[in-house]
Amino acid sequence: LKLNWFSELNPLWAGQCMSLSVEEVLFHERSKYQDVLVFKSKTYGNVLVLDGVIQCTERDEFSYQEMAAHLPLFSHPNPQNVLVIGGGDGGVIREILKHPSVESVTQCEIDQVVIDVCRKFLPSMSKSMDDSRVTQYIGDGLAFMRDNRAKYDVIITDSSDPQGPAECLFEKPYYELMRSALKDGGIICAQGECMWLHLKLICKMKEFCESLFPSVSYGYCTIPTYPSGQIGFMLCGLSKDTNFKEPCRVLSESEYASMGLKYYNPEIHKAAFVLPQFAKLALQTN
Ligand code: AAT
Repeated sequence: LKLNWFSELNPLWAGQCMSLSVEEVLFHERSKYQDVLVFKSKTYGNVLVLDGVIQCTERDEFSYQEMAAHLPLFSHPNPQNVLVIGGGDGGVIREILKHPSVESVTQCEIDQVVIDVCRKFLPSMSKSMDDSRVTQYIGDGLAFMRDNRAKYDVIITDSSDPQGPAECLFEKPYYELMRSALKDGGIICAQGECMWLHLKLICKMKEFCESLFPSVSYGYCTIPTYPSGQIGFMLCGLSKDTNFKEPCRVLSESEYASMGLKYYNPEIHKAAFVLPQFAKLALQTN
């Protein structure tokens, strides 16, 4: 049996890469924005790859998607209106909809092709997009943010890496726009790259976030198929009373069980913000 391997080669993690054994290529086309590939892997289920970078696999997506949604939502006392930028697979939306207080989820994803292939090949994530509380827009997240003021309790930026269409989503002007799109007490959570690879970028982002928001924390989760096996989240709050390091709503065991969680629990919420010394030192504010 001859196995083909997909290797995630990229200058953002020069000199290293994750490889997955490919059983079958299910889709491969260039969209208007990026190269879109979906393949069936030997051990991680179906995998979505954009411009050569793994976006999610069926086996470990729950880690990132649960944490991207539940860190901010469990840090908000009553999240009702939630906005997702990116996240065309629908996994983060699936998690958001597990909160009964949520009345509406708005999504702005740049690439219709991503949504279409996820509907076809990643149904466990994309079926959430059919929920009646969800409204979808196709467009650039930065442009979308310019037209929306004081509307959302929580904004989650589930974006690809700062190279290609998502570059603008890692810069200060985007964070200024997100700030004005929040209601009082609002919270944002953004894909925050990896402390082993992008500590300089994370420091720069944390610095401009602190100039815009009174509460800022950086947390992370483990996930085998993202570079170096980890990915972080930048959390910012409009209120100085928001403390990301402790969930502000804690449920009963049976309530968590009914949410069908596989990664998030109140202990890992707190642990997510405990950083190894090198990252703690680099990110500490004077
Ligand atoms: N939940 C899967 C994880 C992702 S998906 C990132 C999504 O962001 C993609 O669907 C991409 O099309 C979309 N996107 C990129 N740029 C923009 C933009 N400017 N506006 C709106 N959506 C955008 C993230 C994977 C992280 C990978 C870590 N190495």
